Amino acid sequence: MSHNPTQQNLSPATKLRALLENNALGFIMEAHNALSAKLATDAGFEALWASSLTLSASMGLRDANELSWSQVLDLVDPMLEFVETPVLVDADSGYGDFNIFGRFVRKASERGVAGVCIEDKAFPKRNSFANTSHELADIDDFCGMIRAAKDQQNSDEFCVVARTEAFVAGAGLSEALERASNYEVAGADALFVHSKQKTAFEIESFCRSWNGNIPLVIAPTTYASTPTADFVRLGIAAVIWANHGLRAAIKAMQDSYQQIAAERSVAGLEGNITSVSELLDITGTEDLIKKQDAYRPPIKKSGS
Ligand code: SPV
Ligand code: MG
Repeated sequence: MSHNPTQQNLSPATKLRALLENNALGFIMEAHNALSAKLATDAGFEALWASSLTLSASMGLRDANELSWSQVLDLVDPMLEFVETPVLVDADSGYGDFNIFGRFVRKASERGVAGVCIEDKAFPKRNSFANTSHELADIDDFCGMIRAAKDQQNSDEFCVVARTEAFVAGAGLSEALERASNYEVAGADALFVHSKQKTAFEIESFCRSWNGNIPLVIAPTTYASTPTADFVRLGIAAVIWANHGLRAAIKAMQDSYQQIAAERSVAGLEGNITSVSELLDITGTEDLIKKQDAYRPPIKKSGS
């Protein structure tokens, strides 16, 4: 996961497509705001997942389409401004019908989003890990949404990732395979097969039976202990670490807030938290100071 200087002039969509289509296993890291996008980029991640779960949670909302699609784009915008890392936007179940999803894709691609992921669930969506039933979308309707997205994207490189929730809904392997094949025919650039099991057995069974040609994407949140080497062996194209940035931040903030509240002092935290100067560095404050010198006339002394 090193930065490749030859990639610097490529469009975000081209970079994401390369990550999905090359032979190496790619890693896509969750980001929910510009700062987390920058930290993930600095850690070497070559693509970002704008997660509906973490974008919603960071706004105090449920992952149930409480954020509107235009709010999602407004939250993604600062990430696009701060980093050049391609962003794959989690577009839930497409926000309605082919028409609304097509318009979303046009707007997203015009703003510089590299790709979108749409999942085959009813609207409003329910988070895959929520303790509830999951209603799958009609296959033909969903294929129409994929086709509308491909028609509305603003570049050939833009990536539409189709996600099947067949396993999450308890519909089994043959349903997952049938859906995946239909989504490939409809024009999906990659297939995200999701599972909420504690081991990767569903993913393994899918990979062994799948004979499609588009790259496979997974999010090992519940089967997190599966060795990454297994995903390589299964021929997975990309792994999404879907929520780990925000979960790490929540724990760190909870611990710090509790310590400060208990000790009625911040003295015990210093050394264990980011310094103010590092915080200033992250946003390029030094660069701004240099620019101030270049752009502003010297301050005149009074009387001169
Ligand atoms: C998300 O990160 O919002 C996802 C992945 O869609 S999951 O939460 O597993 O559904
Ligand atoms: Mg989501």
